[in-house]
Amino acid sequence: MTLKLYAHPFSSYCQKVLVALYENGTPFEWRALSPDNRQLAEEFAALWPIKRFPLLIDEGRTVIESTVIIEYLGLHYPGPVPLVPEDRRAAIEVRTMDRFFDNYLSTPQQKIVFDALRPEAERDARGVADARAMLDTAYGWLDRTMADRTWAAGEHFSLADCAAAPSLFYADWTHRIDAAFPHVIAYRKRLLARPSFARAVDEARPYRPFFPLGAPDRD
Ligand SMILES: N[C@@H](CCC(=O)N[C@@H](CS)C(=O)NCC(=O)O)C(=O)O
Repeated sequence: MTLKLYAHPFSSYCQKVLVALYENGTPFEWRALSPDNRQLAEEFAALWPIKRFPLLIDEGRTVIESTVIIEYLGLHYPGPVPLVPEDRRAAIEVRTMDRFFDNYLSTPQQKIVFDALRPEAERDARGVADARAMLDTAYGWLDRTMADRTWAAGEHFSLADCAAAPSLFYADWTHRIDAAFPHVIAYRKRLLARPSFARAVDEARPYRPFFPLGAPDRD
């Protein structure tokens, strides 16, 4: 086994990479980060002092950032489901949508969740209001974009859908997707039905009580 993934099953960016691994049946060793395993936490911090996960190690090579990890897997461990098209023009749309989900859904979603973890006196009401407004704007843009698409960049499941799955999953828990955005709601359902993401969601079920805003009784 050459690939080692430092990750947590409940983390959205880790799920993004897990979807890519499960899509292609790529074998890897779980290095499951947990507050109870200090030794592993120290090992992880030594490899990547920024301490953001997931992190992939391939025979001593450190690969950071979920998008780059998925690109790396496609290059060195290709499988039946190519997640980044070889055609560079098609790849631009995939990368555009990948950036959209990370920057304009996951980033504001995490802002709201991390704020809820802070003591009351240290909370950032303005920042949270801005994050909620960003999510509404992003849902609106995505609804128009998904009106005639099955997957984020068209008809093929891609890197962008790996990003979309956990980001829309948790965004809806954090700031409910309004019924005015039916294409976003339908796309989120398609993602939840995709076996790779359904598996990641199932593996993370035991951690739902830790969702700081309270995990809803659905999905
Ligand atoms: N840009 C990074 C983001 C990774 C990230 O923010 N991961 C979260 C978990 S979902 C994390 O490490 N959180 C720990 C912390 O903020 O201390 C990526 O795409 O991998």
